[in-house]
Amino acid sequence: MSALQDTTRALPLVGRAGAPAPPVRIVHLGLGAFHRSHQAWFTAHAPDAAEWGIAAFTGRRPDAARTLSAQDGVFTLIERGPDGDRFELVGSIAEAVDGADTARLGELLAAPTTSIVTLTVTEAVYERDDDDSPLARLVRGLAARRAAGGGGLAVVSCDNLARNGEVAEAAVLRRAAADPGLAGWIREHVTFVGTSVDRITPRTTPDDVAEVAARCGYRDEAPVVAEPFANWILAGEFPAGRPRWEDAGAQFVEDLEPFENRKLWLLNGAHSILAYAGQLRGHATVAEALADPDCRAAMEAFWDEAARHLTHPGLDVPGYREALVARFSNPRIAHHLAQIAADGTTKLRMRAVPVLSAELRAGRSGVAASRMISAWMDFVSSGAAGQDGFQDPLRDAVLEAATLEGRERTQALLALVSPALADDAVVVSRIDALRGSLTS
Ligand code: CS2
Repeated sequence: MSALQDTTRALPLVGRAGAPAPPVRIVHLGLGAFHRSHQAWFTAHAPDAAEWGIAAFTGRRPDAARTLSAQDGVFTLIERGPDGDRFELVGSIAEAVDGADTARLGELLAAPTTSIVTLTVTEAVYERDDDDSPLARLVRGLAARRAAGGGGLAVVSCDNLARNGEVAEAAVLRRAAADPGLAGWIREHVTFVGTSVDRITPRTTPDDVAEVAARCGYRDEAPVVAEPFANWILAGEFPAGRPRWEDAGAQFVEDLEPFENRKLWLLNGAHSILAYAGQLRGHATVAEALADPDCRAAMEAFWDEAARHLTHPGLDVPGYREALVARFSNPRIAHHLAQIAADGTTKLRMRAVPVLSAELRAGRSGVAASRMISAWMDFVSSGAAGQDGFQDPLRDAVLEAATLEGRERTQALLALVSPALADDAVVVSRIDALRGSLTS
């Protein structure tokens, strides 16, 4: 029985009926707050949760594995609504493992009982080819499965990338290419499921830990805060089965693209505008930036532009926009702009570039998408890129480009987001002309 479960009988423990943790059938790479508020939460809420335990491996640092292991994988989800907090104990993580423990990963992936690998490794990791990345570890684990005759399984990317299933497949096959037998086996046995994931999950603070202690009467070192809203849309095959996530609110569709575009452009795109313009104008959180009329206008203009390319009849763009304004305005969620601002080169490629390119193809200027990019340029040129906390897969190149001046700087920075757009002199000039327009 978990230490937390012992002390709190008043709270529901979802995803774990009694003392034993559910058997591991899902391996997750990238144990962080978002995995816990999203995939672990959906799995815990599936009616067959007792059959589907998760072994979650950390990415860069082992800390989360240590903290969670000390609590038998059980953690508190603080559902933070506009009117108050609700608490629940999530029991679907059966094992929390240090990502460096590749022996355990190999063992679990070789086991025929393991049916699914979910990923939250961040957008930038799919592009990285080093031997120690979670995807390199995954490929070694798949080799172990092949050797053991473990059979097919599904790899489910839960990162905020367009066509994340295909991107994951290409990234895995690229790493497996040195072993043609393995690459062939992966093609035949492993499916790559695409998903659109959504739940705003701000970083946990010491105040949240204290709040759980005060309100629930026990000490949880690793609670997770999330908004009440949660959404998961999936497309693809599961050769070895899956939990009944649809009964926990997930949606299975044939064609994911319209849904992922709606989410990446309207939610994440708006986030990026607010993150860069908002910080330039002295705001710290999404709710604060949204209350600034200039940030709000830039966001709405981008939504109008993006909406022209969101024409699938099932999308209800006006309703989605309205819901987003309510979600972003939640005054009790302190979603820090600095957290969203990270990895700008990768994120803008998913959030601004497709809308800008679609507008250019339609013979229009794409001014609102261009303004998102120019706000990022102003942000990285403002000294932010030189600071310790600044994170980007192309950090050094961003820093170097930011030292240039004028239009040259605009072009060099744009080349890091989209070489094709940087070759278009009209686009460069247009973005250059927008520089400074959202700085206070
Ligand atoms: C955010 C996302 O940090 C970011 O880039 O835009 O993490 C966003 O909060 C989630 O995708 C919401 O589902």
